[in-house]
Amino acid sequence: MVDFPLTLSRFLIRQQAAFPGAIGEFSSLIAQIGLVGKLIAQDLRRAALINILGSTGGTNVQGEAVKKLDEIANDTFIKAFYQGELVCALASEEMDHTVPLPQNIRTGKYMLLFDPLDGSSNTDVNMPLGAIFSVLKWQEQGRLPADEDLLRKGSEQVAAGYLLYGSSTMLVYTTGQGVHGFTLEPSIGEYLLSHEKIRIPSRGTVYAVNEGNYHKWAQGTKTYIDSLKVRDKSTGRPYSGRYSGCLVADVHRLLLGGGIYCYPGEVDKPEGKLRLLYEANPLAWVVEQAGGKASTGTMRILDVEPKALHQRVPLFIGSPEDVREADHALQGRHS
Ligand code: FDP
Repeated sequence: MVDFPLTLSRFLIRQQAAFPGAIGEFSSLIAQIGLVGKLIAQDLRRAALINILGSTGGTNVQGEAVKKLDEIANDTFIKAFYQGELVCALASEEMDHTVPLPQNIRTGKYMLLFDPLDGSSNTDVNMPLGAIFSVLKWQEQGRLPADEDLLRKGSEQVAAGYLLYGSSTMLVYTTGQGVHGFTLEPSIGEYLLSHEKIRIPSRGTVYAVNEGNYHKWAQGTKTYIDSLKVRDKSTGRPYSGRYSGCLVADVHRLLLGGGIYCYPGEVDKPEGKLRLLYEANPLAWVVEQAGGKASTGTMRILDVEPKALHQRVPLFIGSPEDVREADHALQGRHS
C-alpha cells in the first residue's frame, strides 16, 4: 500500500506532542507562515495578468527600489500576524522599525523577523522567489519588545526557515531538530511532507556568487573563487556556476545537492549586502541543522552579535568542506 501523505498540520501536532504543556501557539505560527506562502504563491502564479509586476516607484529602508510584489508580500505577512495572539513583535526587512501592534490585544510569546520577498529582481521575469523567517522567544512579561530586544544572536533562534516559490511552492524549516521540507499540493491546498530530515552533502560541485562583482572583492575572495574553476580531481573541480539571483533558491539547491553560496564583502563595502537578522541567521541555522556551515569568512554567522536591526553581513554558506575551504582562503590560510 502507498504511504498516506503526512500534512504539515499533522506533522506539527506530532512535534508538539514532544513538548508537554505546549498550547499550540508555535504550531499555529508555522501554519500561519504556510498560509502566507499559499496567498503569495497564488498572486505569483497570476502576477503578469493582474498588474502586480514592476515597481511602486518608492524605495525601502535600504534605499532599494520597491517592487509591487515586495509590498504585497510584506502586507500579507503583516496582516497575517497583526492581531497578536501568535507574536509580540514583527520586524520586516522592508521596514525601518518593528511593526507597532494594536494596543490591548493578547500577544503571543514569539518575535517574528522576516524578509517577505527574497530575490526581488526576479519578480518581473518569472524566476524563483522566496521568503525567509526567523523566530525568537520573548521571555519578559508586562511589556512588548522594542527594536533593540530583537538584536539577538542567530544561536538564540527557536525556529527558522523559508518559503520557496519555484516550480512548486515549498516550506522548509527547522526548530533545532533537523530540517524538514513540505511541498504545497495546490489541488488540495495542503503542504505535504516531501523532504524529511534533509542532510546536506559534505562537499558539492556547484558554487553560487555574483561574479559581476569580482573586481570589487578583496584578494582572498578572488583567490577562493578562482580556485573553484581549476581542474582538481580530488575535489571534483572545476565546479559549476549556478546563480539564480534568489538567495533562497540558491541555498535550497545546495541544501539538497551540496556546494556553496557566497555573498562576500567588498573592499569598499566590507559588510556585504545580505541582512544578518532576516537572511543570514535563519538560513545559517537551517543549513547547520542539515549538517552544513555558514560563515562570514572569519566567524560563524550564528555567533555574530547584532548591533542594528538592518545590519549586513558577508555570507559563505553550504557544504561544510566547501565553507571551511572558503574560510581558509579568505583568511590567507591553506586548506
Ligand atoms: P534581491 O536584492 O533581488 O532581493 O538579499 C537579496 C538578494 O536579492 C538575494 O536573494 C540574492 O542572492 C542577492 O540579493 C542578489 O544580489 P545581486 O543582484 O547583487 O547579485
